[in-house]
Amino acid sequence: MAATVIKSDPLGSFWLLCPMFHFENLRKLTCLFVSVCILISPSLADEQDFMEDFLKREYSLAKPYHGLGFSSSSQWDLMGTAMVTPEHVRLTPDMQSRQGAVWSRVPLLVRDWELRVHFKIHGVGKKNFNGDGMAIWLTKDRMQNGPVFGNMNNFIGLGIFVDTYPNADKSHDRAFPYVSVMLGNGTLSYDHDSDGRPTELGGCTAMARNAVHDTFLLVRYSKQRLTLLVDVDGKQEWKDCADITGLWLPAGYFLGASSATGDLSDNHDIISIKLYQLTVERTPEDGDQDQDEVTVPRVDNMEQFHVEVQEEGMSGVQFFFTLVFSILGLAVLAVVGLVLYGRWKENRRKRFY
Ligand SMILES: [Ca+2]
Repeated sequence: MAATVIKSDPLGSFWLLCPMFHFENLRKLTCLFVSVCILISPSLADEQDFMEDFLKREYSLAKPYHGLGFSSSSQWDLMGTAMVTPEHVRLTPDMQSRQGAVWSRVPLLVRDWELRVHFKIHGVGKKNFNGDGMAIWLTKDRMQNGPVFGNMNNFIGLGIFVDTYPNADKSHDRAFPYVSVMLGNGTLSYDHDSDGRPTELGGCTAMARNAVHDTFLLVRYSKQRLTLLVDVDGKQEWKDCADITGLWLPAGYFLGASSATGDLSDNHDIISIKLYQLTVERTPEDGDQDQDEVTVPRVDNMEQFHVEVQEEGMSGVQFFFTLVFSILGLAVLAVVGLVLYGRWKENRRKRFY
């Protein structure tokens, strides 16, 4: 017996049931709809401040990688062992002592942004016999060689590390690969021996190596808040990894991705880097109106960002107090001297009579 299929068309039925549905009713319904939207909007805004987002192609790297690193119209430069294939940008091959990077040519001037990185780390080495990992950057300098996952040390700006090798083998507080956030101000050094623990602002374990599924990182920055999420389990879900507030990052820095291998190695591939501009509602209470005046990256309430600055010479206040105490000291010495002289004179006179 063939089943009778009733095709449902809710809107069509609605119009059939309401032959009297004229323009006036439509206007009322629109008003009602708008009112409901206004009523529910605060709760939506509470959940997420971000009203709108869109991809900024000038800061993004995605397939097809036509002319990437070579064409004058390309927005990216390649460095070291980095090479482009139709499937990915390989920063390093699974070979010892390689360094490679890809750097944006355009300084990032977007105020509120979200960065999504599709990457792949894979190799033939057994677990913990592979390395060293890769990093995503938003820094003042670009195209630099160095010891921090294929970039310079004492960098100025943001570094997101995917550390695949546990150097500090005595600490078993975390499993690797470990993803972490560091903010460099030019004086802080990344320390490989401790896997960057002293300068880490937040992080999490992310089993992203030799994964059969796609692996992603998400970095969001808005209103001095930086959040890092990972999607490495193949569940199409973002997992919280780090959340840092009071983080000040100057505008005009460069996006990049770099990697290095040493005695141990892996293939470190970037499939895409996509930057989305976020449209964020701002109120005067947000207190970030002076964002443009930020010249050095910093994190509020963090001791390591309070660098002692040695002042050259004396300040006005120091000079004033030094002068006052010097005069007082001299006056005391003069009084003591006069008293002693008076007594000495007295004693001498007594001896004569
Ligand atoms: Ca390490």
